[in-house]
Amino acid sequence: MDTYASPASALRINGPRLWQRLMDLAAIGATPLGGVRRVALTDADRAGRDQVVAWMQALGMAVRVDEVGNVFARRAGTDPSRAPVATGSHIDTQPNGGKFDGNYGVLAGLEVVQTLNDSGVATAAPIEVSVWTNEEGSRFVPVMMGSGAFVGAFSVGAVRAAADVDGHTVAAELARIGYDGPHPCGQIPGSKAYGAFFETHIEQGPVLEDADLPIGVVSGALGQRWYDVVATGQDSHAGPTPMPLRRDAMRACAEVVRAVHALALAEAPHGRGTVGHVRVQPNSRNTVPGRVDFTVDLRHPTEAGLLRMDAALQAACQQIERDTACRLEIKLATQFAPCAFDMSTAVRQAAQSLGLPHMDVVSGAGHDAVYLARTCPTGMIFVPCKDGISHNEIEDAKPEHLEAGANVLLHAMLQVAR
Ligand code: HGY
Ligand code: MN
Ligand code: MN
Repeated sequence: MDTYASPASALRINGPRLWQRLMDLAAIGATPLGGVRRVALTDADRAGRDQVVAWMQALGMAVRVDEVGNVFARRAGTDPSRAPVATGSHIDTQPNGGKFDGNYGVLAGLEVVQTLNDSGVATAAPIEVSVWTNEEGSRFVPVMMGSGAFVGAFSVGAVRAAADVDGHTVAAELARIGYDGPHPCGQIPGSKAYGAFFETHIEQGPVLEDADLPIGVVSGALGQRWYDVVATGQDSHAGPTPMPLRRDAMRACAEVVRAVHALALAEAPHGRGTVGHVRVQPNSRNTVPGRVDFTVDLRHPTEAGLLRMDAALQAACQQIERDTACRLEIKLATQFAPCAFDMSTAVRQAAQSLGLPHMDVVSGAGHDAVYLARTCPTGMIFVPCKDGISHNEIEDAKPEHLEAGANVLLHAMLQVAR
């Protein structure tokens, strides 16, 4: 095998092969409108994991699974003393997710490895490709669970004890799907930390498509604060109960939704506020709801902005309690600060060496790279997605953009790994 000569080599990934793997993986948990439903630790997630592990083994990679179900595959380097250079993302999806969110980052990593294998190129540093457990945070909280546990943001015990709305714990579900791995979470064989971590991802917003650019050099990601809120009023009859005497928990929830929208707009252009999950009890059309459980997701590029939004939410809830005679209990479920990615230069150089137009972008979405950035030099590569739509079955991306992003990943990784 020739040792890799220089970052300017003519190495290119195989775009059609990457596209085919994306389509093959998307067939697992496929939904009627062309999306994917592989919610974390469900049978569909297991099937997706099994397929990716099979591809990893077929590429001759050594595969290991850790205590929270993170999957790691390693391609040996010529110098085992070197810290591995890693890439990866997630293959769990939203309930009505798309083909590319997360999946692209994992399969671009496998495509990089296959390109190196096909061309007989060895790297000094080992190469690793990771699949992080429950990045989406849709079934189990916290979000970016596997990568957060990997860097110590959450304890393994707390993660394994996390339960979904039906009471199923992460530990039980990992065992049930066969991914309750033996490897200690956070330990990288033969190294204290990764030499670098890169994540390739669709942008999930409109910026690159509007600018008609194939590559986004991700400078950082918004910070997030996730809350669980319980509105408590009183079940009562929808007919005989006069409006002024009601303690309508659904009205309280609706007022919080309005307040969340307003406080995010007050932080324009980068503030974000979303109420995405609502559970109404007793959920009967002719009973005034006595209890509503719902979530609030706040995001901002600065810590000060997040704290302003938090204060505005608390103040609004106190006023809404007075207006509706309901109680509002607000619990902070998870949070992480805004982060910067320090390997943007390597990503930018790789794009330039490939002659690919690019621009700096900030990620509105959280990614596993946000946690990896706490332990090693980290970079992210974005490619456009159609109409900036994601977390939606119609999520789509162009093969040529996906190919370009994977080539940038290849050359960014080789800058560090050679
Ligand atoms: O919520 C997010 O930003 C990511 O999709 N987990
Ligand atoms: Mn994602
Ligand atoms: Mn997502």
